[in-house]
Amino acid sequence: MSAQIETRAGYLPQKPETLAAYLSGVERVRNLLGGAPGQWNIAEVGDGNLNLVFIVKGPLGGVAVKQALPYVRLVGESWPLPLSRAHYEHMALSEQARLTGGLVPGILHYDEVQALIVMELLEPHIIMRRGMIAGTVYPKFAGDISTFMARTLFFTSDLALTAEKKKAMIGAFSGNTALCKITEDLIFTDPYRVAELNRWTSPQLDAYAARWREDGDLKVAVSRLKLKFLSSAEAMLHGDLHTGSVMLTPEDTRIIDPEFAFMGPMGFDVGAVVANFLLNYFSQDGHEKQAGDRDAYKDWVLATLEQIWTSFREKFLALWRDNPTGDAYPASLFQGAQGEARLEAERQAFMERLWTDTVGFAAAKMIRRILGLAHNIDLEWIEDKDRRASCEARALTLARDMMVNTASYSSIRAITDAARRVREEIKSY
Ligand code: SR1
Ligand code: MG
Repeated sequence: MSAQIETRAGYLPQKPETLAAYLSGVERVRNLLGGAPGQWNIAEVGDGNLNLVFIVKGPLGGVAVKQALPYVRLVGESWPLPLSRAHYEHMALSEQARLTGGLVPGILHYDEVQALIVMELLEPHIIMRRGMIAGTVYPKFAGDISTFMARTLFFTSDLALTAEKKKAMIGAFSGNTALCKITEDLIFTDPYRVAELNRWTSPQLDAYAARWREDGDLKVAVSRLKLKFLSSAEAMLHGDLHTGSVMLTPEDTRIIDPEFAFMGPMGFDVGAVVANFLLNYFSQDGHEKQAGDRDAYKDWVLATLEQIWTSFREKFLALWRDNPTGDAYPASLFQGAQGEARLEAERQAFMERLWTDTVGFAAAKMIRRILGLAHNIDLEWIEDKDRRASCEARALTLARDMMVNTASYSSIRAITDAARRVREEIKSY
């Protein structure tokens, strides 16, 4: 954690009372809202861990306003956090918009000094995590998230970019160190040691937490993943691609909140999606009103997870075949039918390595949401602590095995099968 709260000349954290005056000075937003500032309805609705989020509605339309605070909202001023994260979020959002078009919210205004972004209001979209807790089916999601990941990861990698452009991107994102440090500590380190901010369902999972802190195999495995996270600048990552970073309806998907963006290992983003689907799957037993009433939804969650990886893999490979524009794998080395066959075999091998990374990162992301600081409402909203702990114990058991015995999960099917098996086998924490 940095020592001091950042001060920036002119920066003012907004309140519903001050925001109308600010927005009335932004012509594009003023016109979009319509009417006079006094007619605008403004509410602060942020329920994330870090920022302020306002919904503003006028006679003609609405906008969403996101502003960084100079500290971690979840914890308070004792944990300072640089305002520059809005700069990285704006840069990543602009790049994602260029690469994926309508899969991110439109940017209407950006103010670097205020660390503030005004975006298109997504209505009637809701945060995906909430929809999945309610048991809502999203038929387009697998197609949309696989397109988002394939395009953002492929086109910002050495497979598509010249070395010069790739290095420029590494430079552009290299200052987002404080957000990376959150991940390095909260995901790859704290759940495996005594840390002040750790929490878990207690006393039910006390023995699990203790075992995790004593597990040498797990500590080696998570440290290998941390090294990869620290050192592998493969592509521009969203950096926090969980189901709380998705707003959607059954017809439309938008990926939001890329403030953790940096140039990192591709499997970290893909693993985040896998982890959050598995956590939701295991949470479903806790949301049943009658035994079995979530069975069909559980099947949808796992079937969608399978589709996400399968589609992502196909789309990424197709982009590579169609856009061999990067400095990696020079075309001059792979001429003729034999050369193309060698390159295709290497593409398949690349996807296998990416899958291995995905399994490991997914496991790390599951464990942190149960034994670390920031938890998922999928599990947190299960009020009965015994019931919640049983769901969490299943998730922890699968995650540990995925991290330590990664090689035995050679396909997405191996993971969904294991999830079903663990759910049957572990009756209680
Ligand atoms: C202190 S921030 C905790 C978590 O919230 C964000 O959504 C990220 O997942 C981060 O790790
Ligand atoms: Mg977020």
